[in-house]
Amino acid sequence: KEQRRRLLDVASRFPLPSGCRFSYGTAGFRADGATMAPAVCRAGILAALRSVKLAGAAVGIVITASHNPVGDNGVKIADPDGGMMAQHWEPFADALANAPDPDALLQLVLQFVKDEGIPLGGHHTAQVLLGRDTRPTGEYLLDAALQGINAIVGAHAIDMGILTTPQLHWMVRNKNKGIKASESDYFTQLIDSFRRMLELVPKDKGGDELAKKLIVDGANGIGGVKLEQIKAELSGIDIIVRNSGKEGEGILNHMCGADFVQKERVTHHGFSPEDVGVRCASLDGDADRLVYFCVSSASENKVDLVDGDKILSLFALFIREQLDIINNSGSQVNKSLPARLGIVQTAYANGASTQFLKNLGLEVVFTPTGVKYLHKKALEYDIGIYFEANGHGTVVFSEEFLSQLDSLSNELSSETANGSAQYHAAMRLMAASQLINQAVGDALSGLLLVEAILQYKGWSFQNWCELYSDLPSRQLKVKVIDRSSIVTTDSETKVSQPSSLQESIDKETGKHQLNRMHCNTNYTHGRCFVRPSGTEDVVRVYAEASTQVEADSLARSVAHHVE
Ligand code: 16G
Ligand code: ZN
Repeated sequence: KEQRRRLLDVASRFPLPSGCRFSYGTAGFRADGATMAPAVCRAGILAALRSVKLAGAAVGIVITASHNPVGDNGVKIADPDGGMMAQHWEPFADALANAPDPDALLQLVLQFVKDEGIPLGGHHTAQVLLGRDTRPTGEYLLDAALQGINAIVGAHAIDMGILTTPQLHWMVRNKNKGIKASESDYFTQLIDSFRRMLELVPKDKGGDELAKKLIVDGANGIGGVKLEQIKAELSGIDIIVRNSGKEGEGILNHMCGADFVQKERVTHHGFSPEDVGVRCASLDGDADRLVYFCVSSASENKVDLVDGDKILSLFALFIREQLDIINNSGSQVNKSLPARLGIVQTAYANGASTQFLKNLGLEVVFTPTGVKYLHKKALEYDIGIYFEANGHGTVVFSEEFLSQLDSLSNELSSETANGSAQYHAAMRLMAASQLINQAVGDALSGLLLVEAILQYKGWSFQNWCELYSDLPSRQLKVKVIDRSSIVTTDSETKVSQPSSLQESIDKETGKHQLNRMHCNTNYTHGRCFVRPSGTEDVVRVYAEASTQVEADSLARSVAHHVE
């Protein structure tokens, strides 16, 4: 009775405006922030139910619209392991968000509770941790989420404050593991593991002063704010934050941020000719994406970009190197550490990066776009490294691998080998696993791992950039009447419906030969695919070819077939 009353009550407090339709999409509900309260309230109900279902384990809610404009907002739910909410709850999320009136909402909840066997009405408890970014609608939406959570009897909400998205995912994960989960624990872990990484840099490497200077574009979001808080404690790098979100610095994600520089390839608001040649990093509005760049020409405000694919390549090289040192060092201590290393990319990965990774002998697999697919795939390996070209990614280590690594390090440290290359390599992997966020892609922890690896290798930005050259590519958006009429298969690389569309794409790509001499890939034609966006009402077209002119023309001609 009480439960029913609360649900009817809260639903009537947040009526759904007519004509509104929410879809959980690739990364939760997103819309104009001012219209989001009903969906966020219902996400609160959903998160509390999820926690009840999982025996009271903590679940997370993040209120953010990531790299989207400041007026937008969104909400997504983190599962107890810190990853994205299990996909089979998404249809219920959609139905709940779109329930037209309080009665319909109540009936939906009761039916779902029955179907899923959620022990509502018993002596259950539920816990939901909440975080939000710096958007002006954040506080108001947080209140809507709290009301939703409190509509479930026994549910307990904990507001963690203004956070990066990955911080909240990390907190949920740690809380459920029964380990320290506060923000200061998060910072301590980053700072300590970064320091340990630097202590393990070979003595002959340590760079000059320029190499230590790093300019970070905070997208006027939460990432820059957090970095400002800890940068004094990060010895070994000298961080300058631009677009930090402070009064007068600019608008969230406007002409700045990781999405902007990755798509536009020009300098941000806040950067000037004086920055030519300096290593720069760019975060997105909620700090779960990271790319690097360097202003290459003062006059044309051009940048050299290091995207997610190249960050992935750097991580893969580093980890492979440490595994090789451990397993083939030929040192006096003959201990090995078998590890399945897997690389996960999407169709957007630049073909040159895939070829580079395969040439290293690494196993590369593909999934559809969206962190929930990549992360899940990466968990199948002892060490799984995944990145989207747009800069979202991380490295995940299996529990089993970490415990083997731990016992190996213990053995090595107690023998005469504690000064050995093998021991150092094991310690580096251990520190990296502490530094890099295990729950989800995290721009702050990713940035620190990049910085530590560059110092370890004694590499400049240019050395890193020259790992391989990106194939010229082009992305276009096409507006269509119904984007769901396009269905893709093979990790979005092929269109299955309408089948005539794939035939046209094949014909067009056949016309754009990729010059084998020019780029080191094992395919000779251009590459092009189309997919309906999961976050915008458009179909996206991606093309790659041996010249920019050809990539542009391939993308354009395929876009015509989509229209
Ligand atoms: C979301 C996804 C991101 C993906 C993007 C694709 C998460 C946390 N974020 O931002 O991974 O690259 O959507 O957008 O999963 P699109 O479907 O509009 O191309
Ligand atoms: Zn983001």
